[in-house]
Amino acid sequence: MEENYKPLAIEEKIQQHWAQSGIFKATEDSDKEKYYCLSMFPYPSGNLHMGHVRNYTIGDVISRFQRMLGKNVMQPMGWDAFGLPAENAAMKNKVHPADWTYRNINYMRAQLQRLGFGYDWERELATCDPSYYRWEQWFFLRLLEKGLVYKKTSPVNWCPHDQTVLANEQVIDGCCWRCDTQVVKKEISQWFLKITAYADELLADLDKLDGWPEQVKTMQANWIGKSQGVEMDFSVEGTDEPIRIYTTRPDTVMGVTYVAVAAEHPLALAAAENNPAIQAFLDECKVMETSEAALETMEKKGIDSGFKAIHPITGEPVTVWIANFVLMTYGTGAVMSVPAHDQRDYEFAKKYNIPLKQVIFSAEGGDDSIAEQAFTAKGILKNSGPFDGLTSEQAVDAIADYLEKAGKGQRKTNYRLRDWGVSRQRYWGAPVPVIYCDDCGTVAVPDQDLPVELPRDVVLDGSQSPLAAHPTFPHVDCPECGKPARRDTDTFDTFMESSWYFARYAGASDEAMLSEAVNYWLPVDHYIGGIEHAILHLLYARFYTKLLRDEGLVKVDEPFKNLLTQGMVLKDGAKMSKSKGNTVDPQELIDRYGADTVRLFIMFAAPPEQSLEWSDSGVEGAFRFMKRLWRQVYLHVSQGLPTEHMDKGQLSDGQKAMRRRLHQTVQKVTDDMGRRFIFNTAIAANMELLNALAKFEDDSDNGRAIRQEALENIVLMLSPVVPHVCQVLWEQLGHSDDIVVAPWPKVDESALQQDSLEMVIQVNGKLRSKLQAPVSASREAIEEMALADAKIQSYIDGKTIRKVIVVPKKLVNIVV
Ligand code: ANZ
Ligand code: ZN
Repeated sequence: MEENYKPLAIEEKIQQHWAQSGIFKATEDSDKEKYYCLSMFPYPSGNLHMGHVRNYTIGDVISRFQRMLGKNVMQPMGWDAFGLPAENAAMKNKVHPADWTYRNINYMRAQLQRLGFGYDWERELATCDPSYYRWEQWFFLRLLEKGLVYKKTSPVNWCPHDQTVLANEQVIDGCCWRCDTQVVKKEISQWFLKITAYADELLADLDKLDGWPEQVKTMQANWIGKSQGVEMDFSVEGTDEPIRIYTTRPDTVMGVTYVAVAAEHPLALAAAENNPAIQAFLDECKVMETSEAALETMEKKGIDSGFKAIHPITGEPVTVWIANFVLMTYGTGAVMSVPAHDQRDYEFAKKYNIPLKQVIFSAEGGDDSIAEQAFTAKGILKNSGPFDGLTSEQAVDAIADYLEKAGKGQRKTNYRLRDWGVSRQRYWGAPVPVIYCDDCGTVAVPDQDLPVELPRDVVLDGSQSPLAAHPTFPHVDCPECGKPARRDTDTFDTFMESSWYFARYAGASDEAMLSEAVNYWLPVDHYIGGIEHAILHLLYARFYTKLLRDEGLVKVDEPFKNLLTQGMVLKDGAKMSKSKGNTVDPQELIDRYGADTVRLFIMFAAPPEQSLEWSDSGVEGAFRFMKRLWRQVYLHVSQGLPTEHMDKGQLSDGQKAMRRRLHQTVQKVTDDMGRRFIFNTAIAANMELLNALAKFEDDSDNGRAIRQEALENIVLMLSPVVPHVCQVLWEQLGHSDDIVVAPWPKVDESALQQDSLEMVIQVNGKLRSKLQAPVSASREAIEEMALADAKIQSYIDGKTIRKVIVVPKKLVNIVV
């Protein structure tokens, strides 16, 4: 064995061995319990960053650990390869998005291999490969047949100068990132997936996800945003069309002092027809941001529409306002405004001098004043005619009943969740497989014509839609009537690809979207990725799983059994990021210390869910530990491996203590890694054990056998984290098999049994001595031993013993 640890030579050799032996290839085997461990696949941006390294190290450690527990493990890797950055890079560097993407993939694949991750590379996929997106197009057409996709117009960010649609991240302070022209909203026709049809199931099934962080489930539930309320009609003077509003607080209906509609509401459009001031206000609303967060904080603005609405219960007229805080896309796009009890309505009413009418009062006599702000709590009704004296809860039902009987409203469940718009006016994505014919309308591309391949020869200058401008791509004969027709020239949102890649890894096939093997592997047992995907990606993947299930392609309801959201990698307290210029290049570290040290540092520095503060000295420390581990095995091995078996019946107290320590560590590490998914403490326990072993200077036959046992176990337990060095040390310790498939150490229960333990003896609360007491000793026996202790004798000699307190297994305190 070499005296010194030389990581680079070792790692290269071991990685070659893994590649040649195909040890990480996964095959379906119904006799074995499967374990599908998946880390979120990367966008091939060019380089792995520390966040990737952390994500993939965690996944690899879990995979290797589960494999050692005897599971049939599958850990795949691939590329989320479509997306805007490839187009931007193409414009900047004059390189085709495909070339740019595949070059990055090749480089990043080599980086992953250099880190020693145990992937089944035969399952690798890139979503920009036609053999992948072909099935996405195929599935889209199945959804089209079922009516689960539809087309409707919806607003996009539009740059009037460049004549192009902009992604949200291309809008900077309301202007185009290229030419600084003010961006406007433009309505264009786009495809939508009916995720709202699954809203209830997506919400209800969150309860099945025991292995998900509560925080993520809460975020998803809020995003789905189920609310129970009432829809009611306010008739409008001078028109036949009533305003339908949605409210979650029908108990406040008697406090309505105005009605507010969104700028896109039909009544607002009607009001603007002969009124330039109103038209100007609507135009102003068009360029505004409409995110809900923005709505909360922005200045509330509005304009009197000139219409009067009739209160459905009192029959009194109220003014209809057009207001910028009412969203056309939620509920009915109109609200009954109760400024006394809703803060937005309150601010608006104060600004435009609209009266307030308080109808809810505190039941407990608490502060229900509306002098400073709205009183938004529930309470008791007053000023509410027939509903006076009811509680809010009672009133909700009474008023809903009243409106339903009168035919003026009904109970209604609403979701915040919107259908998923999947059309993107971009080049580097999967083409939408649809053809428009003047005679036949919207026609699906026939299955045998799939994939609709993305043409390579496009002009990318950012000023138009590349596919629409392509000389031949849009032109196609109608599959139904044969006349000239036009292709859809949009591509899919890249979230489409990432919504089913986990299934494709498990069941890739040339003949079908998914083969039967998918049912062996799904669900993913452990999914590891960043919290930034807590909402959209995970929700879409869950939605897609239900779609696949309903198409008979998979059998599970949910794709990911356990979810681990790893924390951020920080440097000097801030998130490591290119824009902040505080990144650390993993490649440099690997070249300098080797992959094992990088992996060890990452796993040791923090529990996976917490943020990890980068530290150069931490990396140094990890490297020093690697050298220590090597050294101890070296010292042990260079004496020649022990030939005698351990004689368990003949162990000295010291030897028993060492073995107990060893097996306590095995117990702890197994629990930390397998149940709690916390690895830093598991590593720390191994480090402590190694330190204890260094002090265990016992060269008897039993002593050496114990050292052999301990070193083997340490190497086994650390091997998921630092697999290369452990493989070499494993061989040096006399094994010819691969540590990758070696069984995880078992706890020797007999070694855990303790026949004696150390207790502290205090006199008047001060530590004065220690004693070894048999575990089975009674309180009286321990008291007797403590009083007989030679050191203690000198403290209590000649004094009166007032009391002796025995805290079992810990201490004896003698009060004199
Ligand atoms: C009257 C009222 C009185 C309301 C009150 C609240 C408090 P959630 O619970 O999130 O579903 N609303 C309805 N449609 C809206 C739209 N398109 N844009 C902006 N706001 C809208 O929210 C439902 C509440 O949000 C509704 O209940 C309505 O205001 C408002 F003391 O109606 B409420
Ligand atoms: Zn046709």
